[in-house]
Amino acid sequence: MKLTGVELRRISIPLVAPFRTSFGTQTTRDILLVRVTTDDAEGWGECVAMADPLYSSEYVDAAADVLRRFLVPAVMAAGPPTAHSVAGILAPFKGHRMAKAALEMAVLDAELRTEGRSFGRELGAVRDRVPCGVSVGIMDGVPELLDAVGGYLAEGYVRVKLKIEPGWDLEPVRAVRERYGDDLLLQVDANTAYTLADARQLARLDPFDLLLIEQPLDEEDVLGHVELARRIRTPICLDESIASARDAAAAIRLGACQVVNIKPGRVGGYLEARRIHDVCVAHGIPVWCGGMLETGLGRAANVALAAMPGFTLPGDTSASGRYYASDITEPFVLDDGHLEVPTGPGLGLVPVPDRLAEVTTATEWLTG
Ligand code: OSB
Ligand code: MG
Repeated sequence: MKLTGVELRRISIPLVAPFRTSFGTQTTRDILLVRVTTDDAEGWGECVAMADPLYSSEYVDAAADVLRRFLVPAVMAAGPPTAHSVAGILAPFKGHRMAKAALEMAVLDAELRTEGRSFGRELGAVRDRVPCGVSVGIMDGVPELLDAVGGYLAEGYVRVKLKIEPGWDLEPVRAVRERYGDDLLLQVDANTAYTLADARQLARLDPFDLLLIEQPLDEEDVLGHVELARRIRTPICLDESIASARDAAAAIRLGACQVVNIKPGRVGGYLEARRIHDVCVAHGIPVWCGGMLETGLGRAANVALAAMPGFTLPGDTSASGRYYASDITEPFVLDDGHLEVPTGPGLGLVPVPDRLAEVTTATEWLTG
């Protein structure tokens, strides 16, 4: 498969409502798409880096820069790539996993489209639909939160994740439990907002039977999570701390987590994401698919990943409408709390041209 060029495309899409986490509030999503062309196909990749380096060190302008200056030239110089060769070609360049993931995703999509195989088939999907959770941002008050959660439950979401931070933890969790009952699958995500000094406060969440608490401490504080796990009963799930299958193996061995959130962008791509799945399955650690407010492109691949056997917890694979009134692809729509795994070649869908044109803010064509 010979690469003929790579397009970097920036799009800007408004969110249906502000999304507030412990690291900031987003109202629009500024996304970098990567499109590769080959002799007879094209492939799409989506970079999950956000506008600011607040979730992790990566941010979208840096991803575009490293792709333009280093990653795309290296892949184009290496001769006809296969998706499985991309990570090795890019290995000399440190970090920048979200940028690498987007390029690998685009090459994989092109390859699979050429071969007539779907992401689901390639990754080892064993289900044709996946159960979906929803990530609920920090709100101005508990009444607003209860309304938002009630709306998502009415739509059919099977699991609720509340974003928390110091000052917004016990009260919202208690209120949601009291209103929506003990059977609700409920979990929380702190995005690194706490320290070990907060262990006693976090232990107050124990009575609420949460599925897990996601990334309470700093991304580099793996040993802190080991210590915290001794002091709270809620299972700890790592997100930001896990950048590779090796990280996952180490965190599991140390006892830093009982669950892992797998986000392909964070770990350098869908192929590394699959390896993390395999490591976790081998250790009896449940995994679920995280999200980064993806368009239909990233969502399609995430849903395929979430259909692998070890994904035993509902993921943040929400419907397109959770974030976007109008997606760039045909929207993913919830059916009885589930999304269907696409079966067409590659991602199984492409952007709708008019819609893509409407939201595009810049394009750039790279040939080597
Ligand atoms: O920590 O999981 C996270 C969104 C942006 C950055 C980090 C996170 C999130 C979410 C939303 O929780 C996941 C989604 O619905 O796409
Ligand atoms: Mg998270």
